[in-house]
Amino acid sequence: MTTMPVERDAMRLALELARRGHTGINPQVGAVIISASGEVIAQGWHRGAGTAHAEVDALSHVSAGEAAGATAVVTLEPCNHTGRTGPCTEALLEAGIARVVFALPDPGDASGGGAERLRSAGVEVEAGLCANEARELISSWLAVQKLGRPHVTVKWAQSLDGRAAAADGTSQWITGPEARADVHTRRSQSDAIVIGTGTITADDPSLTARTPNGDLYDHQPRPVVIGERETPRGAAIRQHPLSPWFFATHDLARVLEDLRGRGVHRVFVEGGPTLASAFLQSELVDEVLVYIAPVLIGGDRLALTDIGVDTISAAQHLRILHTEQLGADLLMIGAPRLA
Ligand code: AOF
Ligand code: ZN
Repeated sequence: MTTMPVERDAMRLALELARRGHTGINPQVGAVIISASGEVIAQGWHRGAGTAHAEVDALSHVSAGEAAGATAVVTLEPCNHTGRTGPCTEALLEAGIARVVFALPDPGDASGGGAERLRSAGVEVEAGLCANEARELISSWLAVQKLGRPHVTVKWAQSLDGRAAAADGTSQWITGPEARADVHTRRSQSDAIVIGTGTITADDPSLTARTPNGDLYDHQPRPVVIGERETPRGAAIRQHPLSPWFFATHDLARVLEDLRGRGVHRVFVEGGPTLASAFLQSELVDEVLVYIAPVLIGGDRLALTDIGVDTISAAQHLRILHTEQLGADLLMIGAPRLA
């Protein structure tokens, strides 16, 4: 790949511009136009679904003819489709852009093919500049494109003997402060926390992401409640800075599809044994996070209920991705091996 230092600087600028956009259904994308003499003549970024793509935003800042023979530096392959807006390839061609440098290919079936289209129209195209940085920036959007649904993490806390609660239903503070702080950090990195109505009644969680001294993290996950039971008016979840979304359906694939349509990329399921089991049984789980406290509880309040395993050969096997001691507790992260 042959790119010039000025193009590398422009790509860094484009990555900065991309960050100004919101994460959502669409990826964050930035674009910079450099003249044949190597000067930055326009900058643009994508502000979210339904608004101009980064390239079109940048081109809107140049006068007619000014971009003829210029280079467009973009963090994502220019799209070649008519979605909510027109194809960027055509806008670039119309402006007389002679060279396009982009970081990452667009994995979309419909939107991809931009590089080929540009090349066949005689534009010089270079791919891969700053690809790692660009990939990191839109990693959760890329994961959603690959999976076809949001990334799902199921979390629970349990005693060493696999119980999530004592016989009277009390379950709070099985694990210690370090484990709880870890949960809150992970909540703040999610777009939505999914919970069942049963857990709301039993635990009345606030589902906010808080630092150890009680402050709210800047990024809060959306509370999502699944189940038929009414959420009481006085429930703590109703004080969450983001108002909860409610789903009466038990079709989890449909819930995830709906969440994806609302721009949710990362889902954190904290819903209690029934909901965690339903996600596992539906094979809609990418990551299992288990916080294990060195306590024994006994009894029948198990961390999971029925996950559809009735014989040992049907057990769900996990690949362990990570283990860590958090205070007195253990964290194990596993990925289900799906057939
Ligand atoms: C680009 N530049 O700035 C962005 C691109 O339906 P639309 O019009 O909102 O298009 C969305 C798709 O376009 C999105 O899924 C992704 O493949 C691509 N995003 N492409 O050329 C941009 N945001
Ligand atoms: Zn586009």
